[in-house]
Amino acid sequence: MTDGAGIQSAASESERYPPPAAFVADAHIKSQEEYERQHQRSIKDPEGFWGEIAADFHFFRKWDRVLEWNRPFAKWFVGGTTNASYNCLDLQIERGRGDSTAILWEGEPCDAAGNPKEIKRLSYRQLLQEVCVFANTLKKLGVEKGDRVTIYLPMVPELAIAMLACARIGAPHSVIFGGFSAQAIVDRLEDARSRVIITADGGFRRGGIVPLKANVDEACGMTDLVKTVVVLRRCENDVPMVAGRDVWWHDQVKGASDTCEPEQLDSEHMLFLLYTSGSTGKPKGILHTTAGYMIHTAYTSKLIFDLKPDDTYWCTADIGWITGHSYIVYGPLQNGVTTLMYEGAPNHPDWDRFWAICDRHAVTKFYTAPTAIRAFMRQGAAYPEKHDLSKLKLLGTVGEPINPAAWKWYHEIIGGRRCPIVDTWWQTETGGILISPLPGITDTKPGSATRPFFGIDAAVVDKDGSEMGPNENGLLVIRRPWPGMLRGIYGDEKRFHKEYWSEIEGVYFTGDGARCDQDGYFWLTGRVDDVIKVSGHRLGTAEVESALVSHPKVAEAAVVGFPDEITGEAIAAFVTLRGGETPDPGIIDVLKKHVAKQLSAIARPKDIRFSDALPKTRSGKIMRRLLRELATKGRVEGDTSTLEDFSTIANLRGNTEE
Ligand code: 7RM
Repeated sequence: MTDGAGIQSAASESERYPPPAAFVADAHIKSQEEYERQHQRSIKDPEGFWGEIAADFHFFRKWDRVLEWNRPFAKWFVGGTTNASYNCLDLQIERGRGDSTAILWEGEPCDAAGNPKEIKRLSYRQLLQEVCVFANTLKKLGVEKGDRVTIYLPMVPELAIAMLACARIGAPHSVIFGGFSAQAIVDRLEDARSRVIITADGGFRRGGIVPLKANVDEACGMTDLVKTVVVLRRCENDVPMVAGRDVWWHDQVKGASDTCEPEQLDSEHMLFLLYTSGSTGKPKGILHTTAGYMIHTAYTSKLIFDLKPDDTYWCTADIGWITGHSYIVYGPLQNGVTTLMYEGAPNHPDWDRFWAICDRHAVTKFYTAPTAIRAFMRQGAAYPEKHDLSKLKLLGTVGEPINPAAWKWYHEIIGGRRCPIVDTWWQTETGGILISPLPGITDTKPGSATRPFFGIDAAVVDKDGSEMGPNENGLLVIRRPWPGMLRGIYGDEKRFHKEYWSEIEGVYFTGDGARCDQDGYFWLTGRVDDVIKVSGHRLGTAEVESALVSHPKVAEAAVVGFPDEITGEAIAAFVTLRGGETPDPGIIDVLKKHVAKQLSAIARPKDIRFSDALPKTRSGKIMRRLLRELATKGRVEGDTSTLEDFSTIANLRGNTEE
């Protein structure tokens, strides 16, 4: 077996790394007995367990029942009223954290010496004031409880402020990753029926400016839904303002009060929508509600990152993805720590930027993606070695399986062998982490996300739902509801049922392949559906296909993922051109750019091949398995007996380019 991304070598599976003794000494959970007791309790009686945890949170009205479960619909903390912004801010201030730093932000631009031009610190008290000011501003602009507010901002403090302001007034936010293009914005705006969008003139990225406002303008040209565009000034690039629609953030907040009573929201009030990719071209609005999500993200943050009030915690994700929602904003703030936000790219101005930031701000807990670790590994240890990383106490990974070689590099070069690594498995749909080590308790094995969190009933099963034996490959399912679970796909109950609750009878289907070893450790083996993870970013093959066929020269396209040393997976596209045209030399580049423009730069195919026809079954279904084999190995060895016309495979093999 190889040691590539997501594939474990047999030797590494027996390796164990016990929690470092110095770390255990002051971990939240450090005694094996305490862990076993809590774990057993949580599995036997998850409701009793979560009910006790919830007592630490602020509810205006206490819940009547912890859980109401009518599969596939769960309601948590039924009958309670609460507010997520209150728990992130007011409650922290009541607990004495008012003057400590909530958000520590570093902008991307640097001076000639490589020092950042901007660093901002917002205390919990200041953050609350800013949130209230913006909440009042949203109200003034006509936003009411229940209205969906779209947010398309760079990684600046105002992004967190806007989210928390929405949460304060009960207006669900729908954050769109700043790397998405106009078409993606339109799809999300329309699905959410959102009339207000908050954006910026631009965002700094790798020394350039991402034209966020221009993308919004282009999107607004394709839909007449948007009534108000709030524009934050960030890059001072010239942006045209449309009279009657566009307003400046800094003008609107003038005179707004810095106090705003939090709405007392039902536990199941929609906190946010976050669009994610599935097996069709239409992104799904994953719906999360208030109390369960709040408690799940706060409690997993506390125990998995072992958060203490004096931590400076840095999650390098973009808030446009679920990792940023849960583990930059809601989870850490509810623990009263300092959450660090960095605006830009990991290699600007050079490949040591992350380590410079860790050094400069004495980061204690660091959470990133395997793809980033592999990229740093390739650049060499000299970059981290330039900086003092001795304040780091814990490291985390998320987004894709980590190969043992990268795990060990992270452990040794970044963590100096003193930091436990938490490999956290979860999804947009799960809201928070479900499988992960507890850093003071779990012996880690490089490449395994280890064991399910408290109250999580995970299993590896076959298609019929029968549990697999130890080390047998199968499908990962979750058999009981958990507080942070999605409550639905916005506006599409049928799809919610079909994609998550009917693949395997009676349980939540994750879409991931996995096996569970003799010690009960889970080893994730990647998606088994049409979702690909490129650098940990989730994309649907169908979305990339529809971006390709929107080009006038393309008749048909099929997209698959194939292993890549750095990005985990990369995109291969198989294309037939209109009217049997022969591909001209420039077409590959044209199509790559087209996808980047239509959807996102992260969706740009690495490999494009042409053929007169795509391999299909007699019933007309594209045989992706064959394409995946072709993209991965350059040949097809598997069963081709159902293929309609074998010559298509011969064709595709013949004209590999790049
Ligand atoms: C948090 C996030 C979800 C998919 C999931 C997996 C993969 C995430 C890990 C992982 C192996 C991990 N949400 N995944 N974490 N695979 N080990 N620790 O990434 O919705 O964008 O993607 O990501 O395939 O189903 S997501």
